[in-house]
Amino acid sequence: MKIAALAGGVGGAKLVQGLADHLGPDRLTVIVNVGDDFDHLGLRICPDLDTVMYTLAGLANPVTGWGRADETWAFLETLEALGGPTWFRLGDRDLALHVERTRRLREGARLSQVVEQACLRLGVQHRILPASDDPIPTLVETAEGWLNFQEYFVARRCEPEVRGFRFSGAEQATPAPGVLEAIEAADSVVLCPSNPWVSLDPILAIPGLRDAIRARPVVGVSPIVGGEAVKGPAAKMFRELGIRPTAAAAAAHYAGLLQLWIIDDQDDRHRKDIESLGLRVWVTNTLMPTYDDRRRLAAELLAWLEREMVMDLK
Ligand code: FO1
Repeated sequence: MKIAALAGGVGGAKLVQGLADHLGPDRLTVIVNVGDDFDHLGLRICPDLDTVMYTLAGLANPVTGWGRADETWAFLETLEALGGPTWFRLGDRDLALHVERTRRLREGARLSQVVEQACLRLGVQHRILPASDDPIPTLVETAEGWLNFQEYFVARRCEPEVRGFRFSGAEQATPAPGVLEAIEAADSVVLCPSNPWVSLDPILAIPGLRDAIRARPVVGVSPIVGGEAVKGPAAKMFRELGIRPTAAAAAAHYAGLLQLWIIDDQDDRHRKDIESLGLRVWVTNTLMPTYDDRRRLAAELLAWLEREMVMDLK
């Protein structure tokens, strides 16, 4: 079974870790959101790419999900003492990645090349691809006006009410090398339980990707469990956009793309609504606090896919 998984940050990375446990490097490619990327302190920061890479390298900070475990903070403490901006927390080891990426990009390397080298150096065998090598900064329209993504997410802690999103430059962006090929070669595309609005939509906004994905069997895992996001502002965004956040609403968000939708036991009552969208539903424990949970959910997803594809999904 060859899988192309679409992922954003923390939530998506958990399922990716589970999938990577079952699928060798030749059978799993991860396509990662670049909408969170921004320039900070003169450095190019790529949070979702780094979160997926650190997770697969076994280096991710288990508490936050982003940044590294066993981190030290001498740089940030010194920056603070010098009066520099410390709202975006950069650990010393994490900082080296941003410095090296910025150096390589300035030399003219593509983002996908920089990611490939970092994966090689950190011992990540699976292919991690940025959705695009072009910058596609996510802008968040709020009651207070437009905010850059990290301004909204970190500086303002997701408080402002959202009105909409813009994936700036998406129309001119092209999929990174290997992205379309990975989707076309995949037996199935997996939409990981990331934020639909600001983690997966920025990927789907890149010309050509939605059509390429639609041509493959697609399975997704609901990022909404029990009416809330497991982590982050996804449910708050649904509500602020006038949509009751349920596992069914999350499925409807991807209408036309999905065939299979995996929801948590708590959301079994939404099964009928989701089936009325023309989707098949698998109900299980989708919470993944531990590595074993991630492995188990990934195993269930792959087994269900096998069964459904035998039933000629497409
Ligand atoms: N998220 C925060 O809420 N606060 C931070 O200080 C922070 C620092 C940070 C540093 C490196 C990195 O790769 C991610 C970081 N994140 C931080 C997460 C980042 O905002 C991501 O965009 C979110 O995880 C959403 O995907």
